[in-house]
Amino acid sequence: MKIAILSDFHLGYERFVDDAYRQAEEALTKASELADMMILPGDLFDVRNPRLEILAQGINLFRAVARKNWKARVVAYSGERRLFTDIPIIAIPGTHERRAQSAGNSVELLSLAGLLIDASDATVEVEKDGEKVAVFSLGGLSEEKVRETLKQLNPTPVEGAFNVFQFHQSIYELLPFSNDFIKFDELPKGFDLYVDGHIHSKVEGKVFGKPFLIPGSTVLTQLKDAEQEQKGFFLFDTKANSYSFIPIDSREFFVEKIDVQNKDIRQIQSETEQAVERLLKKSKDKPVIRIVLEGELKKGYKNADLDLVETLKRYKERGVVEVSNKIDEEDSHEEIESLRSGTLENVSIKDYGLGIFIEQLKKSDYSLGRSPTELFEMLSSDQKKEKIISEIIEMLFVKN
Ligand SMILES: [Mn+2]
Repeated sequence: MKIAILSDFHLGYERFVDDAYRQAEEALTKASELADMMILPGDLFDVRNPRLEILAQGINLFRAVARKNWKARVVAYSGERRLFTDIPIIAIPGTHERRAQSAGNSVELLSLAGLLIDASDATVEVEKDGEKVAVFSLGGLSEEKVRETLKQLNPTPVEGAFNVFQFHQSIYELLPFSNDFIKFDELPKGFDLYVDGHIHSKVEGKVFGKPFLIPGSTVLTQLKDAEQEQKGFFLFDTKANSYSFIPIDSREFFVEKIDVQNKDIRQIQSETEQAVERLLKKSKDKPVIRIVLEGELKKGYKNADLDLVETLKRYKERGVVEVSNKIDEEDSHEEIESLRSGTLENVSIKDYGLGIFIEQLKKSDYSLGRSPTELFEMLSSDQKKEKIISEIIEMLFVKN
């Protein structure tokens, strides 16, 4: 069977809300044409409580997918939910959809509508022409609960099937931040393919000698260097035991580094403009361009002298241009060095923040019973402050 693996659509992502929809649509359309079944490891939506317009986007996308005449069908399911379809679209909620306890989430909602299957914490078996694929899915959960939950659920491969393990978590080897993050060799053994979401750039690795794949997001979000690669999804062929990456037409993204060493403000300005012009010329549509200024400014100049706001305004119609200023000023050497040599480059600001939050809570003898990750998720929600606080108070003191 051919399995499409698509992840992290982030529908409703404010900065590129149209891209998120259009690129998810292209990925889903292509995947429907090429694959017999789909696996979607989380973060289909960008926020925990998507606006109705964004939920409607999700419904529109998956209704179109559900209309295809799928030959492969779901023939068995080990979980406790009710399934409302047997089409082989197997999803889980990710970090961005996860809500406290049994509050329900947007992926579950699509599952209730019969547009896909929220396969959290269960095995779904799909069959086509006598061939069987079994997918065990670990629904997205707080990082420090992963080990314990895996122990309880004890994911076991199905005999006679091609077995896939799907989840949406950080992996310590890829994000070396917190000991809560699970390591490759702690994943359940015996599966033929491991599929993870969460990380927004493509990862191809091996676990226990078997392929480990992260397709990355279908939309630009973190603007990290690795996101310059083309977006897309994986297509895995169980018969050939091989896979390919199917690119989608996503907004182009360029990172250009400019060394400011011994240059004056005027020179930096003009080099920035030249770089932007060159990149705009070579891209087909409005690209995202991130200029990174680094190095040490010429003596006598200050960061504050460098004002690129006017320059950037000029490109507004032709692209999304931003400048990230990593210029050393004498006082900030140490700080910048630690950021550079640290793991920040490969990690989302959110994961970085989570690491700091956990550290701080540990120091404060936090003992309210709820996991720091869960608390962090709630605190970093996009809702109004009052709402967040009342939800947290309810969670900590009422619902227990
Ligand atoms: Mn994500």
